[in-house]
Amino acid sequence: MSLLFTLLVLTCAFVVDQVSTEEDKAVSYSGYQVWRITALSKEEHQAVLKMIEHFGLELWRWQESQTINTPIDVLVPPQSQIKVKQQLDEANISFVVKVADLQEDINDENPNLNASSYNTKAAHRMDWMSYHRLDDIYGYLNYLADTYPNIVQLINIGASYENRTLYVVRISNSSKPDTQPAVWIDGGFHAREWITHALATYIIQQLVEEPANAKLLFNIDWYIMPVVNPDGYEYSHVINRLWRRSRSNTGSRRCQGVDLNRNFDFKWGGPGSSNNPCADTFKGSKAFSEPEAVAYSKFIKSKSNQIKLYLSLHSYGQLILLPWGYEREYPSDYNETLALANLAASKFRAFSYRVGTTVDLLYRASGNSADWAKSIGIKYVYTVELPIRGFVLPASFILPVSKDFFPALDVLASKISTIPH
Ligand code: 0X9
Ligand code: ZN
Repeated sequence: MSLLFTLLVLTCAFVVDQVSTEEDKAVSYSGYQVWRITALSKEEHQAVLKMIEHFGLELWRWQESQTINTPIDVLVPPQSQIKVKQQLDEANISFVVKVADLQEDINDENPNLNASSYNTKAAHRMDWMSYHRLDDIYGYLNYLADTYPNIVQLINIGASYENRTLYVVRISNSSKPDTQPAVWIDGGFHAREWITHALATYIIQQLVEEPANAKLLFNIDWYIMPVVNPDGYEYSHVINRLWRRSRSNTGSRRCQGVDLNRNFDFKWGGPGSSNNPCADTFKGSKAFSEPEAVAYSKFIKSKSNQIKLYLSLHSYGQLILLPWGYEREYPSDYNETLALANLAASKFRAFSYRVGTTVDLLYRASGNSADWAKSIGIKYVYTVELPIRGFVLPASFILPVSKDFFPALDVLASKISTIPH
């Protein structure tokens, strides 16, 4: 029996490695399914996680400590489907197929990209009807900086491993920026979480180009970094839609990239991060081994007295997550930061969000950026897991998700605009 499992693990590991090392041709997820498994007891929960490990399956959404009816989302390749189903049926554990063919979802996800303003001589190619490549996003940021020089400043904070520029946009209408409270927002830590790049750029657009939002610039400087991991983002567009990590050389010939959200220098290398360069949560060779994490942290540190609100956008799960994420611990001002998160959560209409620590709602994640931000003294630190049902989300969701986000952002911003700097 154990020999059989070993063989299965080896087979699956081989397949996964093959998938992630195809350099020149796009990875197909044809026949791959996403299953939502519902365990009804602690024992079942453990059994499901064990089985997932045995089959070498990729977990999309799970909770480390099981609460009743916590669903587990898992990606099941075609060759494992019969065996996984057999095991679940034998254990009487129920599941539903959430995605019947992931490649079909991928094919349908981004239909408008070629149809939009591509052939026109528009000043930029950005819109929120489709997910755009890095060039379009950066083209738009440059356009804004050129067009609205009084309020938009494009700050080059460094370069990625593959030498792409890392940009932070500062939006401020103050004659003396740097003297008032600031908000930090980032998207795109994880390459495949495309809705986060889209929302971050939407927020930039709304703050700069929508006069009705001028009140949000009152007393606040905004620092927004829409693409923390540009190498991974491009890779997720061209080669592998499910790419999560950066693209650096890890020393493993077969597996590239580090989970940037496990590379920060606070409790680095603890529970919920991996030593394995092929794992999705690979922590890197040391804290801040990655140029993206270094540039990001240096910039935030240089503004840490000013930044009162830190929002890191991820997907998916509809959660507002608070530190700590390295262990089941709570900062001394937890109740205060929880109250503001609950108020923000109450403002969502189309999608509902749950609020709690990373560990209580998900799992331990040592070396994550939000814990690090909290550790350097930023008060209101939240990681937001956006809607809705997977990493592959039709582009038609960009506007509903983004519009729904604004009232919550308004509440958060008005709270921090009153904090003396
Ligand atoms: O595992 C992660 O890095 C995040 N979830 S995701 O599915 N987007 O990968 C959760 C991390 C949240 N914790 C903090 N940043 N505190
Ligand atoms: Zn993420």
